[in-house]
Amino acid sequence: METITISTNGESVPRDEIQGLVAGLPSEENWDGSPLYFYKGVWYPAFAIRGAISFQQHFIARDTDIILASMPKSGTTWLKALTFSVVNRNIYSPTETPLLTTLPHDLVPFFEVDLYAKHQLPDLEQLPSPRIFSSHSHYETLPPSIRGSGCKIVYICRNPLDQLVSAFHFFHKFKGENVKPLSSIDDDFDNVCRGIRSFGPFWDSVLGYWKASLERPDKVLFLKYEDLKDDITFNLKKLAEFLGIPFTDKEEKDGVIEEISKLCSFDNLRNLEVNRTGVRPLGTPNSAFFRKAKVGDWCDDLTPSMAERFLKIVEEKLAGSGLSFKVSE
Ligand code: PAP
Repeated sequence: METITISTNGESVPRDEIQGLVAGLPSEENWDGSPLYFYKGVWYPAFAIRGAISFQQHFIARDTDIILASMPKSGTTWLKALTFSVVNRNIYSPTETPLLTTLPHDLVPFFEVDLYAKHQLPDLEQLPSPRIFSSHSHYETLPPSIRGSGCKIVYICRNPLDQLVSAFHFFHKFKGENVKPLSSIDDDFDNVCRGIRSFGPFWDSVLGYWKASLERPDKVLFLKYEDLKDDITFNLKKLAEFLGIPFTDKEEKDGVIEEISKLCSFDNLRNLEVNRTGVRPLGTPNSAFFRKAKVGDWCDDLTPSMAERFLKIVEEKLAGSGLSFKVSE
């Protein structure tokens, strides 16, 4: 069996093991025709499946780690900017923060699509604590070392209609090679309704973290995009308290919370040079992560009957959980 050296520390790892595993997984077509692989209850896009498996097999958490989790298009970029700013507020002033020159995704890397996609065994030991990482995997599939450790998990969810429409625009604009152009949001809507989407099913992702946040409130914080839009100050305080670094009275008086919320606001981040003109390693422009940021934007793209159908499915799946979403302003 061929063995390829792919770890940063020079260790040889049999890549074929994962290749073989992926080849045997159930697969379906994503919305745009690209492959999705079903592994441990999650639909992974082709660019994330190998990283996801490696991450699950090898990541060792530290009690001080912070993990930002989400379905794609739910406010991940925003949460990364906010968390980075809260954690590093005594290191960087708002005029010196790396956020001014770096896309939030490059400051807080994803396990599946950055760290473990680039190297099967990335060397994460050298990173200083607290390390901040992010993941689109579901709670149940996080490595045992995360779920069993003291590390803090912050999940952000977004109402399923805006999440869907945001994902559609992302796919539509930046389609990969060998995939069919998504001309309309109702292309393969049946699959969407069956939960066959990148990192879906949507309901399993949100429910897993929702339940975990109820069972382990000191370790899992569940945030909603719409709540952050409604009251960023309240939610920033909640985030800082959860992370064990609450804002002091002096910081509140000095306007530190307002500074962070302003720095991380959609308009501010979107207009930074790096986010207007930068390009990610795989060719996605940084600007793709900043579109409209509106609650209820789905109205422009989904017909009332599509919205009703999808919402009904989600509501049925979440029935009895106590979890609900705000779908309009
Ligand atoms: P990702 O999964 O590719 O990381 P993610 O950041 O989770 O994407 O979501 C992108 C959405 O968040 C976009 O929504 P839209 O398509 O409806 O416009 C994007 O505009 C929005 N967004 C990005 N940054 C911010 C921010 N600072 N404040 C509020 N919303 C934001």
